[in-house]
Amino acid sequence: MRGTHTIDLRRDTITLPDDAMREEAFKAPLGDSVYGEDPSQEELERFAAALLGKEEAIFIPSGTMGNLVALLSHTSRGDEVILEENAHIRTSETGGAACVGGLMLRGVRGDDGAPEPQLVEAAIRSDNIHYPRTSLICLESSHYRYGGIVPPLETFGRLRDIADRSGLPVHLDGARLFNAALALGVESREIAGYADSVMFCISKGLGAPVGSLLCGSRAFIARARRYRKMLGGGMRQTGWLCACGLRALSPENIASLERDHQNARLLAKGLEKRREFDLSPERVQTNYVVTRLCDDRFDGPTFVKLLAARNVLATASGKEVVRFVTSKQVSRADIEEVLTRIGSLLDEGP
Ligand code: TLP
Repeated sequence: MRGTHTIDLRRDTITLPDDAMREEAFKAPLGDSVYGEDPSQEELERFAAALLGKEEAIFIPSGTMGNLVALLSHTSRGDEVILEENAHIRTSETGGAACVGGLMLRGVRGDDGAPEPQLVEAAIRSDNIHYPRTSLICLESSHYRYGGIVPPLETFGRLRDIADRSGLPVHLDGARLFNAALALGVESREIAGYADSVMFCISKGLGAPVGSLLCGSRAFIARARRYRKMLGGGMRQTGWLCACGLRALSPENIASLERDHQNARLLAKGLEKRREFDLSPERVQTNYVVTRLCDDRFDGPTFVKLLAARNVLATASGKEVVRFVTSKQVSRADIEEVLTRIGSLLDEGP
């Protein structure tokens, strides 16, 4: 029998604000945030900065804009930024760094999700009139393109040393910083400590409808405030969104991400039992499960299409790879149901 309710494992950006969040939003005091008059935005920014151990924070409509504002605030046109070759900033932000910032993005390899320290060191330009000026190193945790893996802090430490020796700042794309912290068993501020600026999203697994926070020093955030305005990110009565953000950052809500990680592990365990899947359980570290499909009857896109007909939504990345993302929209019972529906699809065939 085909399952009836749809279980959406495409992304954690599908999460919806819960009743408590909607209630907070409705009650939030409002003001013109461009003039610093929205009490909820002011409170959210103070809260986020304290949480990450930074001087100040700024609320920004999206992760993409948050990263771009960070890049603009750290660099000048014509500069070069070093980052892992599959970093989201390089692959999935519409070339904004080049188009808006006039920046060159120098990608280097990094199998554990962080750019390999030796390659970063070698990529830093010496002072020479022919070269662009290296002005920033970017990190990402958890790593989107590598299925939510979390680079070891030891690697971040080595990169921090290299940055310090070269006088370079470090920006962390921490869209899913709290997932990374849970996976490492550390506080988010410990990861943030390796970077001068950190962007994190409240609109992904944490369930707020919109927004990201960019955190850093007072001087950095003053520059960021100008760039946010320039890019059109100076919003007005943001209190409705920021009240959701404050709720999203409550300790209980952050801790609830662990359920998504458990569900991802449960799904991975179930898939591993089938010979049609080839996945590395040690790479299931947060809320992503990425698996190779080894079955002549289907390629990834066909499998995902047939699964959608059974009301399970997943993503095909390339021809053979299928990706599932857990979130608060999906319960443990849903994961068990997904395994049943996948089992029957594989047993019955296309
Ligand atoms: N990633 C999105 C898409 O862009 C693919 C997604 O569906 O998860 N950094 C990282 C590591 C991200 O994964 C994302 C979102 C962003 C930045 C950008 O955030 P938004 O979507 O708020 O602009």
